[in-house]
Amino acid sequence: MVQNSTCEQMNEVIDAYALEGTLTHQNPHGNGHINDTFLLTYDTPDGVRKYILQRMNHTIFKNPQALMENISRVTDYLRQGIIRRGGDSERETLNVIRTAGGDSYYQDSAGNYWRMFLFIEDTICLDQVENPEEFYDSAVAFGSFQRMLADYPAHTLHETIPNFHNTPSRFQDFCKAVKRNASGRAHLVQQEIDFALSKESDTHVLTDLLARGELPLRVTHNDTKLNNILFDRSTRKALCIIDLDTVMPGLSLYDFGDSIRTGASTGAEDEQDLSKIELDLNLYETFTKGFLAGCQGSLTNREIELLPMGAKLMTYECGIRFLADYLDGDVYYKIHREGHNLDRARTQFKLVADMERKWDAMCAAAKR
Ligand code: ADP
Ligand code: GN1
Ligand code: MG
Repeated sequence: MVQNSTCEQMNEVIDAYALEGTLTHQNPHGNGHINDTFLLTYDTPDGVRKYILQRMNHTIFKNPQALMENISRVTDYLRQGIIRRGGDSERETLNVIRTAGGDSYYQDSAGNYWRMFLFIEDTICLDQVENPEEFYDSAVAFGSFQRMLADYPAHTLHETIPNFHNTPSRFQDFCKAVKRNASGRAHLVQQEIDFALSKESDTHVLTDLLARGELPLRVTHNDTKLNNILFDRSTRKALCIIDLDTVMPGLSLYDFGDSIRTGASTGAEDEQDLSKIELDLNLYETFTKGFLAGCQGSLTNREIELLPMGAKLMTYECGIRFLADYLDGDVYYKIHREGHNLDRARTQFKLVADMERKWDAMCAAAKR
């Protein structure tokens, strides 16, 4: 069901796109935490056509125009590579649909920003790993994504969220959220706050190495959780990397780490039973192999050696972001139940603690 107020705005947006055919269905779609996503279905003389319509979260992405410039440029660039290797450019990358006026987004009369993509048919989107082959494949896909963008002119990309994976800066934000305690819930989560504070010394490991020139800045995806990849429904092969809102200069370790925290966990990101949450070392090793294969030798030895740190820091960073949002009163991530952000923070912290226990094995996996 689409809410009435949203429906009115959507009708205005849909008119602005002037797509061929008759709109037969418009339904909320997917499990993203940030944007509002809808699937539109049209009957046309040539058959059924489907589109993804998204209301961009412009509280989070303050400059939707710059963001859409990034996505248009990056997808145009990826498309050329896909065509060169004889791939299917309508399925292997996002295709931005332009408004009747030729723009890559539309601002409605209430001030919301909308964009549209071709809906990629016959795909599945996974919140958790169902079999190791799929996870391996997602690793190859995220590794090759980075490799395909290796020569992309990084200086033309806008920073859509400044300091997105700057863990020390995230740590400062977390401390401010604890101090503000806007929701009045801090006393309920002292244990989690203490855990987060106890890891301060880890927070700047990667940013220090970057500042010293020991890690290369690359064009990275920065939000490589498993449900940001579409798998072909029949072959179950990784097909298309989506959610390109945060493609910008970053570290390879960010992309590696963000996938591990979702894909190599034995439970869901919001699992309430923490006894179900661990790092699955086999899946960790599987992803490491796939990611290195996808990067095709482009990672430096230093990057490879630091893969476990990437995994731990991205998991930790995500945990402090969820906990900060819980303390702020759930203003950033979409939640679907009371305490949802706290549940999410707890799984991330449980994973961090488990990674510390399994540290030697994680390091050995990268060496192998
Ligand atoms: P969010 O930033 O909120 O996570 P996403 O861009 O990841 O938004 O989209 C949310 C969900 O919508 C995805 O997880 C996926 O299931 C689905 N989706 C997005 N784009 C497409 C597309 N072009 N074709 C098919 N499904 C899509
Ligand atoms: C958000 O957009 P989505 O749901 O794929 C978030 C990521 C977090 C993730 C946690 C722009 O990702 O950074 O890691 O939730 N995206 C943004 O699940 O903040
Ligand atoms: Mg997403």
